[in-house]
Amino acid sequence: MSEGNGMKKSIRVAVTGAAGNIGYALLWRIASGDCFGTNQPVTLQLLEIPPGMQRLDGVIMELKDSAFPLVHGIVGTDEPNIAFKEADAIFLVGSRPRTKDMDRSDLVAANGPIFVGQGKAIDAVASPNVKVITVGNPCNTNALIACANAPSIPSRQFTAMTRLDQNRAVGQMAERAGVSASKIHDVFIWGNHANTMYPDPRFGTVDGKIATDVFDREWLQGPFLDTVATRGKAIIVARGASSAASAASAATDHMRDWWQGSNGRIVSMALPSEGWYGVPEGLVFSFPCRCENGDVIVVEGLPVDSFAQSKIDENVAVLLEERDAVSELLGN
Ligand code: NAX
Repeated sequence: MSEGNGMKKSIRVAVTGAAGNIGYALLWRIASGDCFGTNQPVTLQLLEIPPGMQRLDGVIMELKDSAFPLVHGIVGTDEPNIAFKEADAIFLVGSRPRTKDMDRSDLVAANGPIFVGQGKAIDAVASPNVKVITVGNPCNTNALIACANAPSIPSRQFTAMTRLDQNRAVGQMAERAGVSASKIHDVFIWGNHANTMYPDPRFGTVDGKIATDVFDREWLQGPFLDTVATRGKAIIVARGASSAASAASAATDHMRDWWQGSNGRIVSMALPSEGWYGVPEGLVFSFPCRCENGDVIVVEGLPVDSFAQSKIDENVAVLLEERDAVSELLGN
């Protein structure tokens, strides 16, 4: 697939909600090679809804003004069938943000239908090998809806993002231990991208030491867990806007590891369960994963203690409720 001079053949990367806050940070990471590699040219296929098209024009002007050597083309459209055409990778970011008056079920109801249409378009026009990451919330259930509406694409190609939660957990541990984030490995998230998710420290290491020896249980099951679970809200309070650059960074990490491999490290990805760890089949659930040769492999057989089991059960219960709430959008 090389074009000589070490450069590969260009790939098509679709981003929805491209004129939004996350899009504004994410597109520059993709364009600079942080995600797909510095020898991998990309054509950006950017989707917005009609009210976002003018903002998208401005974003495209700025992308052009950045003169990225790896960007071989940019398409801006409000048509999913154009944005997803032959796409090799898709970032489903666009959706309605939660407003103060909405609870989680309102959010599920408001955003679910978007992912029916986008799932169908992916099924119709994307590359059969496409890798899809869902960021728009509620991301696990939105991924489930998109996957259910794309029956010709294997379900393992639909994922949802819990990498931001993992990165938040790593950040907390690094700060407490006084080491850089690069010294923390194999901490991962179980469940839903919501405040029920569980950052599991039991297999993590801190500068080569077992995380559960470095930190006491009171901190791990108390302030650590609470800080990670409520970080999104804390950012909104402090910044007056939801996480955007850190979310874009996490989406870059997720897709980079999927595309280029996780080097044997455990990473968090939510994907349709095949019954792993007793999680009902089809629920989009975050598991410990390794990425190799473009595939996501769930790490099976890790021991689950009673605390972890109770958190897994809590997340299963919430995701089953969400699935029931959107059952008419699942096409069966
Ligand atoms: P913004 O409101 O800034 O941008 C969203 C963009 O999506 C807007 O430009 C809007 O016009 C567009 N859009 C809406 N419906 C669309 C559709 N049907 N097709 C294409 N585009 C559409 O939100 P932003 O801060 O970028 O956040 C985007 C989503 O990420 C939200 O749902 C948010 O809740 C979610 N997040 C998910 C995170 C995760 O860890 N999974 C963390 C960050 C973030 O909260």
